[in-house]
Amino acid sequence: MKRILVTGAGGQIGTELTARLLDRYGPAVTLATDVREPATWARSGLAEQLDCLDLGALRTVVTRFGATDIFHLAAILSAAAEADPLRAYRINMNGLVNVLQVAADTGCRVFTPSSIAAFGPETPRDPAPQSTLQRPTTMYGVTKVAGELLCDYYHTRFGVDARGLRFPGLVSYTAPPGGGTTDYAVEIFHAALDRSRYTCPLKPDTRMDMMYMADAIRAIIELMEAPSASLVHRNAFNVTALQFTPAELADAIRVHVPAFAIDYEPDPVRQAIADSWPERLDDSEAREQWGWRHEYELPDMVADMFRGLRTNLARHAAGAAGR
Ligand code: AKB
Repeated sequence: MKRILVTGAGGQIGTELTARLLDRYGPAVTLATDVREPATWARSGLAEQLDCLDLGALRTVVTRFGATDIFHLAAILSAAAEADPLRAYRINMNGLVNVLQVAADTGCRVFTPSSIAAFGPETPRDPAPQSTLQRPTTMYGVTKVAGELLCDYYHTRFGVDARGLRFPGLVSYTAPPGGGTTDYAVEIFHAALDRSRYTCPLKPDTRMDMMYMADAIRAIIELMEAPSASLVHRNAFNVTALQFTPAELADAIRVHVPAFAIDYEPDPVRQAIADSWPERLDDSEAREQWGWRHEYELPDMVADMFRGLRTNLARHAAGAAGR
């Protein structure tokens, strides 16, 4: 029987993936972990504190729980990685190699996300092919390429069924992202509801590849449930959904918040990172090998973001009134 361990469960992907795993496979077989105390992030189900840099602790928890699948999400994102490259290297690389080693020793399957950041300025921009030049210029990108290679290595050398997706920027309303270059596409919605205006850290015409979280979570589950024999690019499948600029996103937001205003104060670090990534990934291999299809277009995503954020605000207001 499947028994699932999630690392980084309190983060942007982890929060929504854990909820989906609890629904799909049941609360008794899903253990959510994070380096922070569960009181600060856990919503329901089994949860505990775990630092995946501690190999012994990771091995103990995996063995005690009898995990069959590890969804390894703990990582430092692109802009935060540039602020402290050594810390990002340590967490992104040592965390992943520990997970892969424990998986090799215990027979677990592994999912871990890669990113559009695994590409660099020399990669074809539109679209970036599945197999192409990967010379990223950020520490986050370096750890993502190395992570893809580590997953390949553990698959061919030790038979670990390690799978992965190269995600573009992810947009969601449940938990905030932290330290990513694409975070603006989440912050902008909160700002639209709070004060009808936003100062964007990227130039208005910076076109980036993006995906709504509901599609991303479905992609993870579908990849992990795909028959092994159908997968050629087991790790690091390109997946994509939407491409838009901050100016285009602002126009789509004005459909819901007509008074919304945006101005631009590009942050040199984030702008340089965004400019080094492709505008769009070619995801035809994912479509052919395991049937990947995105569902949310820009207007659907924007409408669902406002629905979700307004529901959250109403819930907090009701909670505050009840106290
Ligand atoms: C980031 O902006 O760092 C992430 C990513 C594209 O991997 N959202």
